[in-house]
Amino acid sequence: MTDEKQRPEWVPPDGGAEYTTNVMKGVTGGHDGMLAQNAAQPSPPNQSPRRRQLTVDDYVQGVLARDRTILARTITLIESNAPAHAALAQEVLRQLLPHTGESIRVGITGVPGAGKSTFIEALGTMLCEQGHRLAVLAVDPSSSITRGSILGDKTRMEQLSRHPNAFIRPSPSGGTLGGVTRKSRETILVCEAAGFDILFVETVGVGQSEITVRSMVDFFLLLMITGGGDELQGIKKGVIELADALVINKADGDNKIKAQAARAEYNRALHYLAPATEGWGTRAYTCSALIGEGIAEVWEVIEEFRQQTAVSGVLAERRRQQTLDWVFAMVEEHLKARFFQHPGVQATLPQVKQAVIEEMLPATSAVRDLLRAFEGEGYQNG
Ligand SMILES: Nc1nc2c(ncn2[C@@H]2O[C@H](COP(=O)(O)OP(=O)(O)OP(=O)(O)O)[C@@H](O)[C@H]2O)c(=O)[nH]1
Ligand SMILES: [Mg+2]
Repeated sequence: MTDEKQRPEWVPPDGGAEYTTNVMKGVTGGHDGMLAQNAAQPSPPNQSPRRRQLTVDDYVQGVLARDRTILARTITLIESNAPAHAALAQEVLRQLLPHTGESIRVGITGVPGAGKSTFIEALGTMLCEQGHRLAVLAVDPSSSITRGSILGDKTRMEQLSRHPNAFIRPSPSGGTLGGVTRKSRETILVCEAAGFDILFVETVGVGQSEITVRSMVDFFLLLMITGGGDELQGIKKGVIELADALVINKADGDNKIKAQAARAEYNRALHYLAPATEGWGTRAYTCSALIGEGIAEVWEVIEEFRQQTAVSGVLAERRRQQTLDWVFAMVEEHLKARFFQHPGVQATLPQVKQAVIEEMLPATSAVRDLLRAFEGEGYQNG
């Protein structure tokens, strides 16, 4: 058996070496891998036969009582792709919903090596010491290869991962971006019901994932580092426009002066950009996650944001809009999946594709043919 202290809390009590914290390979046959064989009979998402099945009430009461084991099992239930788990998970969520929303949701992004883990360790430990309860979630829709990264991060977030007020949850396993989004959003709600008043959602800044995380948080923090001369390198302007704060990390030692110069440069550039949040002026800051300088100041900025947007109503409006957007995004995703899985569409698609490529069929006519295959002859030009 591994040392109990080293084990992440989402590992089942009888989980073996496949759950060691330094697993870097994509985990196969995890909670998502089990769906095929278990889809027919609902069972708790943990495969252990020794585990009692939990009822909706067990899940709900357990989460509300802040039972960490139940919390972890609820998240695992939510992350399951098995249809049989979906109804149970949705009922649990429905009952937890009145207990959600009482947290500040902070997204943290930055290029690999920017210092996200070190930053979360420093800020997170500070907040937990102050008595806050912090949940750290990772969103990594890119692939199963990097899935283990936050597990590897346990070494960098060692202090935080051992703190009784902290809860660290790795990214849900692959699938569509929509699938990962759903799991992360629902996990946020469950953590809130379990009394976590601060939520960090971490993502590596390598593309689409920033927009995904922006769509589920109140405050979006872009962690940056100074580069050789061109400060805008590696960071797309579009990502800066999503941010409520630019934090230039590693402002220590020889790098301090450079970081401060970068801060001034960004502050000038920010003048010309539309703010990510109505009424809020996005600014650049410096910090050193390593020596802990400027960390408390970053938190003050987040608290000020929280205060200001709560008073102005911008916070509540953002959350309403985010939920609605999410509903319609899910509708789109379901419709799209149904369309492409439709036998008629699948049968028609190859020849339509070919005809379009050979310029025998205009694009609009191709769409009409495909939608006819989907909806039958009743389809009217839309
Ligand atoms: N000098 C200095 N080094 C830092 C600071 N913050 C992080 N580092 C170092 O930068 C390296 C990367 O830090 P991480 O915290 O792992 O960065 P990350 O953004 O989580 O990286 P990925 O998880 O790979 O995306 C580590 O060697 C850290 O020790 C800092 O404030 N100052
Ligand atoms: Mg990291």
